[in-house]
Amino acid sequence: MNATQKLDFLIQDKNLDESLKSIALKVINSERISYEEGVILYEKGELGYLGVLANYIREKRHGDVTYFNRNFHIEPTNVCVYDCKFCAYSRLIKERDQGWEMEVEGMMDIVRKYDDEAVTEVHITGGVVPKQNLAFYADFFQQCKAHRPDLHIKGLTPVEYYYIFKKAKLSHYEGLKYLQSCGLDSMPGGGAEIFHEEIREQISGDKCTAEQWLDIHEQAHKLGMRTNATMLYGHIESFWHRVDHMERLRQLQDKTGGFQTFIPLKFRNKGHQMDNIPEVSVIEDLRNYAIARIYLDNFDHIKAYWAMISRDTAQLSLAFGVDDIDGTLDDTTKIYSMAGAEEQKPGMSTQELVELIKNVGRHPIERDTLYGVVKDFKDVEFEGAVKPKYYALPVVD
Ligand code: V47
Ligand code: SF4
Repeated sequence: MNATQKLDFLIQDKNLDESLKSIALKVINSERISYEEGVILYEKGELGYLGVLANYIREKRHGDVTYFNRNFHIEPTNVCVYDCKFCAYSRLIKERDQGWEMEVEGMMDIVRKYDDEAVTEVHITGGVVPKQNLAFYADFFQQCKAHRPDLHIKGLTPVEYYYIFKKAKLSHYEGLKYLQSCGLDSMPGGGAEIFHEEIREQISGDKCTAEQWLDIHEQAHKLGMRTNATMLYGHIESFWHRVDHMERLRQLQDKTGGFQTFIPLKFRNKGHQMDNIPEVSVIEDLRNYAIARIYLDNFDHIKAYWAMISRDTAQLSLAFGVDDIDGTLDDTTKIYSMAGAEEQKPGMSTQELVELIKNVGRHPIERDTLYGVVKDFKDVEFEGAVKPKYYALPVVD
């Protein structure tokens, strides 16, 4: 059975709850589901049901295509003026001797390490410290572009920008316009956490608000930059907080169309002030990807960040609405390993990423940051690649 036949079959099920049936009909008719229906999906949607709906949407948009990119991270500092309760990675200013704070030269050394490699993107994110200010990033972006003009700079989040622009007495628009002129290309999705004040106050009350986060993305979109959005889920929030979060993103996307990808980030519970809160199950992770795919009807892509959820769950997620599994990383990020993620030294070769995707019957495409095709790996065979005996997804002609 293909994705459409499965959805038709589901709708015929006489035992299907009426509200779930009406949502499935909306999906088949490409109609938007409401906030209330989003909450119903979380409360009543079983994994199998959600998978059928999300996979239908995923295959309608992308078929079997699954994207990845070749990137590396620079984390300029892990010292931070903020104190997010879920953050295992950062050190407060008073503990800065236990952390790192790079100079522009050190960041350029990392960029130069990749001179002979076909990476297309550098993803920059980290803590917030006064000396890494507007002039610091302007200098780095300019040097990076001068050295390697084709490397896409996906840099910093509204958490850093809010702080930096306030100190520089610039509006969000002015600050972003200036940094864009220095080489900034796009913005990653971090710092969103959970927008609703009730939760945000408790987990990251001292950094930018939801309104500030959304405004900085809106200004970036006005400048023609594409950006991503994340949601940190599975801690003290309720289901409706997640729907509220996605609703705010959906509304901004209706207005600007500037978001590319939504990345649900699973809360990991090691090494920080919220380590007493259990992590949610893999089933909940898959339900959450699926609901995101159904709810965010104006987002092109849903990404599973493999470094955080394990390679197996990343493979499974490709049947639950996900069409992108992020990049090679090359062991350049510490945010998740320090919070208890399975991958302690996250890095995958292109071959490993391609095989991970092919082994669940999907079609790997290396993309650039803006989803331009860098290389289609459908018919590329690597030497020594082991074909799986069993495909987790049925291969349909
Ligand atoms: O904003 C921090 C999250 C984010 C924990 O745009 C945690 O392509 C789980 O945004 N458990 C930063 N999550 C990373 C990020 C990202 C990652 C990959 C791709 C993209 C993209 C963006 O990491 C933070 C925060 O939400 N985080 N600590 C934790 N204990
Ligand atoms: Fe700082 Fe970001 Fe960690 Fe919050 S999540 S403490 S803003 S590094």
